[in-house]
Amino acid sequence: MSEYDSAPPEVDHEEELPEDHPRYTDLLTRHRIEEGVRMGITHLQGMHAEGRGSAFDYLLGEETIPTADEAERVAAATLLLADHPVLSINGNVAALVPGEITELAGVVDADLEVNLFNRTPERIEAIADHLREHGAKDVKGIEADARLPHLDHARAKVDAAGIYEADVVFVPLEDGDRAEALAEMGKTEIVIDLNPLSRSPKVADVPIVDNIVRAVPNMTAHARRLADASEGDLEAIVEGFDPDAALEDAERRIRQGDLGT
Ligand code: PTJ
Repeated sequence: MSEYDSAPPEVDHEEELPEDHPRYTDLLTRHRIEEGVRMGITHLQGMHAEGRGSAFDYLLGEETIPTADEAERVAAATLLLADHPVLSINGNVAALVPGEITELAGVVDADLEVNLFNRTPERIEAIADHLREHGAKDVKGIEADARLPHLDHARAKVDAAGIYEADVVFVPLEDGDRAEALAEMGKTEIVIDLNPLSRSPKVADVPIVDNIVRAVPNMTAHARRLADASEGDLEAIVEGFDPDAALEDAERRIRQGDLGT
């Protein structure tokens, strides 16, 4: 039994995490979510969301399965084809991949919009500042001067010049109601969610069943490789994708997973 089998190590900085630990990704995401809560970025409910995601990732073997890699390539092509793509940021996304998502926005020329389930002015500001510290130039979602139809409370608030008018929205780790509301507005939706049975990936045009810490850098790498592809080639990539088959494959792998570690 190794020294880490019974309890994770206490760390102040993520560099102290043992990279050779069999569940390194889990230690890393847990640490980043804890830091997010400490900084006022991540809601306490984000810890529950992280725990759920972590269980599915364990069953997937904590790796990007081939159908997820394909979905990440399709997502990159979809974003490159878009007229006005927007990447939606919640408290978990900001804590887990602030620099990575800012980099993706730059490569596919997308807007970043803070869009919270548990919306408070303090969290909006903390997340916008955090993104700016990681290189974001323009962060939308602060004014939130429009509303998604068929959704109550503050979680309906979006920017009129952002998510409201976007043709493609990327909504990682999203609540099912909001994913459905966006789909009903006719948006092309890209969702990352480790749970293939959740409503959000089910309503998405491009569901990605992968951990966001692996998925976003992989989408950026695909986007860089596809940067010079013709519109016709990008469209062929998108049209060849079967979202239901991708979800079924992920579910099969989770149900049949080899719990070797
Ligand atoms: O910051 P806020 O206020 O907007 O709130 C954000 C959360 C995530 C708390 C809120 O949107 C929420 O409650 O979401 P749910 O309904 O828990 O859905 C989150 C989904 O993300 C779940 O299906 C998890 O399995 C999945 N998930 C969690 N962590 C990861 C993940 N998927 C991919 N990568 C992860 N690291």
